[in-house]
Amino acid sequence: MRRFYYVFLLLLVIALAAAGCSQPAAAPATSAPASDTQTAPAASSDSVKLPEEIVMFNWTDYIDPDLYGEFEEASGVRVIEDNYSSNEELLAKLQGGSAGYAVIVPSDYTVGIMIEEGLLAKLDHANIPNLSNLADRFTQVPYDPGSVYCVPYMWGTTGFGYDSTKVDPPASWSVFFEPDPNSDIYGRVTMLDDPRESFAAALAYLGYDINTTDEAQLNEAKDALIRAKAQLAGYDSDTYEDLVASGENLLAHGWNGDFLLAMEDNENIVYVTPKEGGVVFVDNLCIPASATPEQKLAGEMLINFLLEPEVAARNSEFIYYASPNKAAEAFLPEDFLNDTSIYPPAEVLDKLQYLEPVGEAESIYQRLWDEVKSAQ
Ligand code: N2P
Repeated sequence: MRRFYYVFLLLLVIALAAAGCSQPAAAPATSAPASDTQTAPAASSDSVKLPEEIVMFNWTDYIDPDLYGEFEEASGVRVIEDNYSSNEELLAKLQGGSAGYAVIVPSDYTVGIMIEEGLLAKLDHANIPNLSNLADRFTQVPYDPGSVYCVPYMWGTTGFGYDSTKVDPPASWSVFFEPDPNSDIYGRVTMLDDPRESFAAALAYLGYDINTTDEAQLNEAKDALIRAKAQLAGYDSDTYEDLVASGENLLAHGWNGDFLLAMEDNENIVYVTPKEGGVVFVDNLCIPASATPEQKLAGEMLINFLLEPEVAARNSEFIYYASPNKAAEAFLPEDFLNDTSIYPPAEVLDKLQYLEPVGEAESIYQRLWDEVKSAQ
Protein backbone atom coordinates (compact mmCIF):
# COMPACT_ATOMS: atom_id res chain seq x y z
CA MET A 1 0.00 0.00 0.00
CA ARG A 2 2.70 2.40 1.07
CA ARG A 3 4.61 1.85 -2.13
CA PHE A 4 1.64 2.54 -4.35
CA TYR A 5 0.97 5.68 -2.41
CA TYR A 6 4.49 6.90 -3.02
CA VAL A 7 4.47 5.92 -6.66
CA PHE A 8 1.18 7.73 -7.11
CA LEU A 9 2.58 10.87 -5.49
CA LEU A 10 5.73 10.74 -7.53
CA LEU A 11 3.77 10.38 -10.77
CA LEU A 12 1.64 13.32 -9.69
CA VAL A 13 4.69 15.46 -9.04
CA ILE A 14 6.20 14.46 -12.36
CA ALA A 15 2.98 15.30 -14.21
CA LEU A 16 2.70 18.66 -12.51
CA ALA A 17 6.34 19.46 -13.07
CA ALA A 18 5.99 18.60 -16.73
CA ALA A 19 3.02 20.98 -16.89
CA GLY A 20 5.35 23.71 -15.64
CA CYS A 21 3.97 24.00 -12.11
CA SER A 22 6.04 24.07 -8.99
CA GLN A 23 4.85 21.39 -6.66
CA PRO A 24 6.02 19.60 -3.53
CA ALA A 25 7.82 16.32 -3.98
CA ALA A 26 5.34 14.56 -1.75
CA ALA A 27 1.99 15.52 -0.33
CA PRO A 28 1.57 16.03 3.43
CA ALA A 29 1.24 12.87 5.43
CA THR A 30 -2.38 13.66 6.26
CA SER A 31 -3.51 12.46 2.86
CA ALA A 32 -2.10 8.98 3.44
CA PRO A 33 -4.70 6.21 3.31
CA ALA A 34 -6.21 5.55 6.73
CA SER A 35 -5.17 1.90 6.59
CA ASP A 36 -1.51 2.82 6.11
CA THR A 37 0.17 2.68 9.49
CA GLN A 38 3.56 3.69 8.04
CA THR A 39 2.73 7.33 7.68
CA ALA A 40 4.75 9.16 5.08
CA PRO A 41 7.19 11.71 6.49
CA ALA A 42 6.26 15.30 5.79
CA ALA A 43 8.06 16.43 2.69
CA SER A 44 11.08 18.60 3.28
CA SER A 45 10.81 19.90 -0.23
CA ASP A 46 7.37 21.50 -0.14
CA SER A 47 8.18 24.55 -2.23
CA VAL A 48 11.02 23.20 -4.32
CA LYS A 49 10.86 23.59 -8.10
CA LEU A 50 12.51 21.05 -10.37
CA PRO A 51 15.51 22.39 -12.29
CA GLU A 52 15.65 22.09 -16.08
CA GLU A 53 18.95 20.32 -15.96
CA ILE A 54 21.14 18.44 -13.49
CA VAL A 55 24.65 17.02 -13.66
CA MET A 56 25.45 13.43 -12.78
CA PHE A 57 29.16 13.10 -11.93
CA ASN A 58 29.95 9.48 -12.77
CA TRP A 59 32.63 6.99 -13.75
CA THR A 60 32.98 6.42 -17.51
CA ASP A 61 30.79 3.73 -19.13
CA TYR A 62 28.79 3.35 -15.94
CA ILE A 63 25.18 3.89 -17.02
CA ASP A 64 23.00 2.97 -19.99
CA PRO A 65 22.82 6.42 -21.65
CA ASP A 66 19.26 5.77 -22.90
CA LEU A 67 18.09 6.03 -19.32
CA TYR A 68 18.79 9.77 -19.25
CA GLY A 69 16.27 10.33 -22.06
CA GLU A 70 13.69 8.19 -20.32
CA PHE A 71 14.15 10.06 -17.06
CA GLU A 72 13.84 13.38 -18.89
CA GLU A 73 10.63 12.24 -20.53
CA ALA A 74 9.19 11.22 -17.18
CA SER A 75 10.41 14.18 -15.11
CA GLY A 76 11.15 17.03 -17.50
CA VAL A 77 14.71 17.17 -16.07
CA ARG A 78 17.61 16.80 -18.50
CA VAL A 79 20.68 14.98 -17.17
CA ILE A 80 24.16 15.99 -18.25
CA GLU A 81 26.97 13.55 -17.39
CA ASP A 82 30.42 14.57 -16.33
CA ASN A 83 33.12 11.95 -15.59
CA TYR A 84 35.91 11.29 -13.13
CA SER A 85 38.49 8.50 -13.08
CA SER A 86 38.95 7.73 -9.40
CA ASN A 87 37.38 8.22 -5.99
CA GLU A 88 40.31 10.45 -5.09
CA GLU A 89 39.61 12.73 -8.05
CA LEU A 90 35.93 12.97 -7.05
CA LEU A 91 36.83 13.59 -3.41
CA ALA A 92 39.37 16.30 -4.31
CA LYS A 93 36.77 18.07 -6.46
CA LEU A 94 34.23 18.16 -3.63
CA GLN A 95 36.85 19.11 -1.03
CA GLY A 96 37.96 21.91 -3.34
CA GLY A 97 34.44 23.34 -3.36
CA SER A 98 33.30 22.22 -6.84
CA ALA A 99 29.53 22.41 -6.84
CA GLY A 100 26.70 21.87 -9.28
CA TYR A 101 26.52 18.09 -9.09
CA ALA A 102 23.14 16.53 -8.26
CA VAL A 103 24.30 12.91 -8.13
CA ILE A 104 27.76 11.41 -7.57
CA VAL A 105 28.88 7.75 -7.51
CA PRO A 106 31.58 7.16 -4.85
CA SER A 107 32.73 3.72 -3.75
CA ASP A 108 32.16 2.30 -0.25
CA TYR A 109 35.34 3.56 1.48
CA THR A 110 34.98 7.01 -0.05
CA VAL A 111 31.39 7.31 1.18
CA GLY A 112 32.75 6.86 4.71
CA ILE A 113 35.28 9.65 4.18
CA MET A 114 32.70 11.96 2.58
CA ILE A 115 30.21 11.48 5.43
CA GLU A 116 32.89 12.28 7.97
CA GLU A 117 33.88 15.42 6.10
CA GLY A 118 30.27 16.62 5.76
CA LEU A 119 30.37 16.44 1.98
CA LEU A 120 27.10 14.51 1.52
CA ALA A 121 23.46 15.51 1.93
CA LYS A 122 21.06 13.28 3.86
CA LEU A 123 18.59 11.67 1.49
CA ASP A 124 14.88 12.31 1.90
CA HIS A 125 13.60 8.75 1.79
CA ALA A 126 10.07 9.99 1.08
CA ASN A 127 11.36 10.88 -2.39
CA ILE A 128 12.98 7.47 -2.92
CA PRO A 129 10.23 4.90 -2.31
CA ASN A 130 12.05 2.42 -4.57
CA LEU A 131 14.66 2.02 -1.83
CA SER A 132 12.50 -0.93 -0.80
CA ASN A 133 13.77 -2.76 -3.92
CA LEU A 134 17.29 -3.16 -2.50
CA ALA A 135 18.39 -6.63 -1.43
CA ASP A 136 18.51 -6.82 2.38
CA ARG A 137 22.29 -7.02 2.61
CA PHE A 138 22.62 -3.71 0.77
CA THR A 139 20.30 -1.83 3.14
CA GLN A 140 22.75 -2.01 6.05
CA VAL A 141 26.16 -1.48 4.47
CA PRO A 142 28.78 -0.70 7.14
CA TYR A 143 29.82 2.67 5.69
CA ASP A 144 26.23 3.98 5.63
CA PRO A 145 23.76 1.77 7.50
CA GLY A 146 20.15 2.49 6.64
CA SER A 147 21.08 4.35 3.41
CA VAL A 148 21.05 7.68 5.24
CA TYR A 149 23.33 9.31 2.65
CA CYS A 150 23.64 6.96 -0.28
CA VAL A 151 21.97 4.16 -2.20
CA PRO A 152 24.04 1.20 -3.45
CA TYR A 153 24.13 1.40 -7.26
CA MET A 154 26.32 -1.45 -8.57
CA TRP A 155 28.88 -3.83 -7.15
CA GLY A 156 31.85 -5.46 -8.77
CA THR A 157 35.40 -6.70 -8.50
CA THR A 158 38.88 -5.60 -9.53
CA GLY A 159 41.25 -7.95 -11.32
CA PHE A 160 42.69 -7.99 -14.80
CA GLY A 161 41.65 -8.67 -18.36
CA TYR A 162 43.73 -9.93 -21.27
CA ASP A 163 43.43 -11.09 -24.85
CA SER A 164 43.40 -14.88 -24.61
CA THR A 165 44.59 -15.36 -28.19
CA LYS A 166 47.82 -13.46 -27.49
CA VAL A 167 48.66 -14.07 -23.83
CA ASP A 168 49.21 -17.29 -21.89
CA PRO A 169 46.53 -17.32 -19.21
CA PRO A 170 47.99 -15.47 -16.20
CA ALA A 171 46.44 -16.16 -12.80
CA SER A 172 48.60 -14.07 -10.51
CA TRP A 173 49.34 -10.40 -9.92
CA SER A 174 52.94 -11.38 -10.68
CA VAL A 175 52.19 -10.79 -14.37
CA PHE A 176 52.25 -7.06 -13.46
CA PHE A 177 55.00 -7.08 -10.86
CA GLU A 178 57.57 -9.35 -12.51
CA PRO A 179 57.89 -7.76 -15.94
CA ASP A 180 59.84 -9.74 -18.52
CA PRO A 181 61.35 -7.65 -21.34
CA ASN A 182 61.18 -10.67 -23.65
CA SER A 183 57.45 -11.29 -23.28
CA ASP A 184 54.85 -10.16 -25.85
CA ILE A 185 53.00 -8.11 -23.31
CA TYR A 186 55.99 -5.91 -22.41
CA GLY A 187 54.98 -2.30 -23.14
CA ARG A 188 51.36 -3.27 -23.82
CA VAL A 189 50.03 -3.29 -20.28
CA THR A 190 48.09 -0.71 -18.26
CA MET A 191 47.27 -0.35 -14.59
CA LEU A 192 44.46 1.65 -13.03
CA ASP A 193 45.19 5.34 -12.50
CA ASP A 194 43.95 4.96 -8.97
CA PRO A 195 46.09 5.07 -5.80
CA ARG A 196 44.08 2.69 -3.63
CA GLU A 197 43.41 0.19 -6.43
CA SER A 198 46.99 0.07 -7.67
CA PHE A 199 48.37 -0.18 -4.14
CA ALA A 200 45.82 -2.94 -3.42
CA ALA A 201 47.17 -4.91 -6.40
CA ALA A 202 50.76 -4.53 -5.17
CA LEU A 203 49.84 -5.30 -1.55
CA ALA A 204 47.89 -8.42 -2.57
CA TYR A 205 50.87 -9.54 -4.68
CA LEU A 206 53.16 -9.10 -1.66
CA GLY A 207 50.73 -10.95 0.60
CA TYR A 208 49.85 -7.88 2.70
CA ASP A 209 46.49 -6.50 3.76
CA ILE A 210 45.13 -4.20 1.04
CA ASN A 211 44.14 -1.71 3.77
CA THR A 212 47.50 -1.70 5.52
CA THR A 213 48.74 1.49 7.15
CA ASP A 214 52.20 0.03 7.84
CA GLU A 215 54.67 2.37 6.20
CA ALA A 216 57.30 -0.31 5.57
CA GLN A 217 54.76 -2.49 3.73
CA LEU A 218 53.53 0.52 1.78
CA ASN A 219 57.09 1.36 0.76
CA GLU A 220 57.60 -2.19 -0.45
CA ALA A 221 54.38 -1.90 -2.45
CA LYS A 222 55.62 1.38 -3.89
CA ASP A 223 58.85 -0.29 -5.04
CA ALA A 224 56.83 -3.11 -6.65
CA LEU A 225 54.66 -0.55 -8.46
CA ILE A 226 57.77 1.26 -9.72
CA ARG A 227 59.24 -2.03 -10.98
CA ALA A 228 55.92 -2.79 -12.71
CA LYS A 229 56.14 0.55 -14.52
CA ALA A 230 58.88 -0.81 -16.79
CA GLN A 231 56.32 -2.67 -18.91
CA LEU A 232 53.42 -0.22 -18.64
CA ALA A 233 52.02 1.67 -21.61
CA GLY A 234 50.46 3.90 -18.93
CA TYR A 235 47.97 4.29 -16.11
CA ASP A 236 44.39 4.35 -17.34
CA SER A 237 40.99 3.94 -15.68
CA ASP A 238 38.73 5.05 -18.53
CA THR A 239 39.70 3.42 -21.83
CA TYR A 240 41.90 0.50 -20.80
CA GLU A 241 39.34 -2.13 -21.75
CA ASP A 242 38.86 -0.65 -25.22
CA LEU A 243 42.64 -0.68 -25.74
CA VAL A 244 42.69 -4.41 -24.98
CA ALA A 245 39.65 -4.97 -27.23
CA SER A 246 41.33 -3.13 -30.12
CA GLY A 247 44.58 -5.09 -29.72
CA GLU A 248 46.67 -2.05 -28.86
CA ASN A 249 47.28 -3.45 -25.39
CA LEU A 250 47.24 -7.08 -24.30
CA LEU A 251 46.73 -6.91 -20.55
CA ALA A 252 45.07 -4.42 -18.21
CA HIS A 253 44.33 -4.03 -14.52
CA GLY A 254 40.68 -3.08 -14.18
CA TRP A 255 37.08 -3.68 -13.20
CA ASN A 256 35.07 -6.75 -14.17
CA GLY A 257 32.11 -5.04 -15.87
CA ASP A 258 34.35 -2.92 -18.07
CA PHE A 259 36.04 -6.01 -19.51
CA LEU A 260 32.69 -7.75 -19.97
CA LEU A 261 31.42 -4.72 -21.90
CA ALA A 262 34.58 -4.77 -24.04
CA MET A 263 33.88 -8.45 -24.87
CA GLU A 264 31.06 -7.13 -27.05
CA ASP A 265 33.86 -5.87 -29.34
CA ASN A 266 36.39 -8.63 -28.78
CA GLU A 267 35.17 -12.03 -27.59
CA ASN A 268 38.73 -13.18 -26.80
CA ILE A 269 38.97 -11.01 -23.71
CA VAL A 270 39.09 -12.95 -20.45
CA TYR A 271 38.59 -11.41 -17.01
CA VAL A 272 40.49 -12.92 -14.07
CA THR A 273 40.38 -12.53 -10.32
CA PRO A 274 44.02 -13.14 -9.37
CA LYS A 275 44.73 -16.07 -7.09
CA GLU A 276 46.16 -13.77 -4.38
CA GLY A 277 42.82 -11.95 -4.20
CA GLY A 278 41.82 -8.39 -4.86
CA VAL A 279 39.13 -5.81 -4.36
CA VAL A 280 35.35 -6.11 -4.18
CA PHE A 281 33.46 -2.81 -4.21
CA VAL A 282 30.02 -1.29 -3.91
CA ASP A 283 29.50 1.99 -5.74
CA ASN A 284 26.76 4.30 -4.51
CA LEU A 285 24.42 7.04 -5.67
CA CYS A 286 24.76 10.04 -3.35
CA ILE A 287 23.96 13.75 -3.37
CA PRO A 288 26.67 16.25 -2.45
CA ALA A 289 25.96 18.60 0.45
CA SER A 290 26.61 21.45 -2.00
CA ALA A 291 23.53 20.59 -4.11
CA THR A 292 20.77 23.21 -4.10
CA PRO A 293 17.33 22.06 -2.84
CA GLU A 294 16.22 21.92 -6.51
CA GLN A 295 19.20 19.79 -7.54
CA LYS A 296 18.70 17.58 -4.51
CA LEU A 297 15.04 16.91 -5.28
CA ALA A 298 15.82 16.11 -8.92
CA GLY A 299 18.77 13.97 -7.78
CA GLU A 300 16.51 11.99 -5.47
CA MET A 301 14.04 11.52 -8.32
CA LEU A 302 16.85 10.27 -10.57
CA ILE A 303 18.02 7.87 -7.85
CA ASN A 304 14.46 6.64 -7.42
CA PHE A 305 14.14 6.15 -11.19
CA LEU A 306 17.39 4.14 -11.30
CA LEU A 307 15.97 1.92 -8.54
CA GLU A 308 12.93 0.92 -10.65
CA PRO A 309 13.37 -2.86 -11.01
CA GLU A 310 13.12 -2.89 -14.77
CA VAL A 311 15.38 0.16 -15.15
CA ALA A 312 17.98 -1.25 -12.74
CA ALA A 313 17.97 -4.55 -14.63
CA ARG A 314 18.42 -2.91 -18.02
CA ASN A 315 21.18 -0.72 -16.63
CA SER A 316 23.07 -3.70 -15.17
CA GLU A 317 22.70 -5.66 -18.38
CA PHE A 318 24.07 -2.72 -20.33
CA ILE A 319 27.16 -2.07 -18.18
CA TYR A 320 27.68 -5.66 -16.92
CA TYR A 321 27.84 -4.88 -13.22
CA ALA A 322 25.89 -6.74 -10.54
CA SER A 323 22.83 -4.98 -9.18
CA PRO A 324 22.15 -4.60 -5.45
CA ASN A 325 18.48 -4.34 -6.48
CA LYS A 326 16.66 -7.53 -5.48
CA ALA A 327 13.52 -6.65 -7.44
CA ALA A 328 15.63 -6.20 -10.60
CA GLU A 329 16.60 -9.87 -10.61
CA ALA A 330 13.19 -10.84 -12.02
CA PHE A 331 14.08 -8.78 -15.11
CA LEU A 332 17.62 -10.14 -15.57
CA PRO A 333 18.22 -13.12 -17.86
CA GLU A 334 19.45 -16.38 -16.32
CA ASP A 335 22.78 -16.28 -18.13
CA PHE A 336 23.49 -12.85 -16.64
CA LEU A 337 22.65 -13.98 -13.11
CA ASN A 338 24.74 -17.13 -13.62
CA ASP A 339 27.79 -15.34 -15.04
CA THR A 340 30.55 -15.94 -12.50
CA SER A 341 32.52 -12.92 -13.77
CA ILE A 342 29.58 -10.76 -12.61
CA TYR A 343 28.45 -12.76 -9.59
CA PRO A 344 31.63 -14.46 -8.30
CA PRO A 345 31.17 -17.79 -6.53
CA ALA A 346 31.77 -17.95 -2.77
CA GLU A 347 35.33 -19.30 -3.09
CA VAL A 348 36.32 -16.27 -5.18
CA LEU A 349 34.44 -13.75 -3.02
CA ASP A 350 36.24 -15.20 -0.01
CA LYS A 351 39.56 -13.97 -1.42
CA LEU A 352 38.30 -10.44 -2.04
CA GLN A 353 38.24 -7.53 0.33
CA TYR A 354 36.67 -4.10 0.47
CA LEU A 355 38.94 -1.07 0.49
CA GLU A 356 38.45 0.80 3.76
CA PRO A 357 39.24 4.36 4.82
CA VAL A 358 42.81 4.42 6.16
CA GLY A 359 42.53 7.65 8.15
CA GLU A 360 45.79 9.52 8.58
CA ALA A 361 47.57 7.04 6.30
CA GLU A 362 45.65 8.47 3.34
CA SER A 363 48.38 11.07 2.98
CA ILE A 364 51.04 8.32 2.95
CA TYR A 365 49.20 6.55 0.12
CA GLN A 366 48.92 9.83 -1.76
CA ARG A 367 52.61 10.71 -1.29
CA LEU A 368 53.82 7.25 -2.29
CA TRP A 369 51.46 7.21 -5.28
CA ASP A 370 52.90 10.56 -6.41
CA GLU A 371 56.37 8.99 -6.15
CA VAL A 372 55.23 6.03 -8.27
CA LYS A 373 53.70 8.30 -10.88
CA SER A 374 56.78 10.51 -11.17
CA ALA A 375 59.37 7.68 -11.08
CA GLN A 376 61.33 7.30 -14.33
C1 N2P B 1 33.14 1.77 -14.69
C2 N2P B 1 33.98 1.95 -13.49
C3 N2P B 1 33.59 1.09 -12.37
C4 N2P B 1 33.76 1.77 -11.08
N1 N2P B 1 33.85 2.14 -15.83
C5 N2P B 1 34.71 1.16 -10.17
N2 N2P B 1 34.50 1.54 -8.84
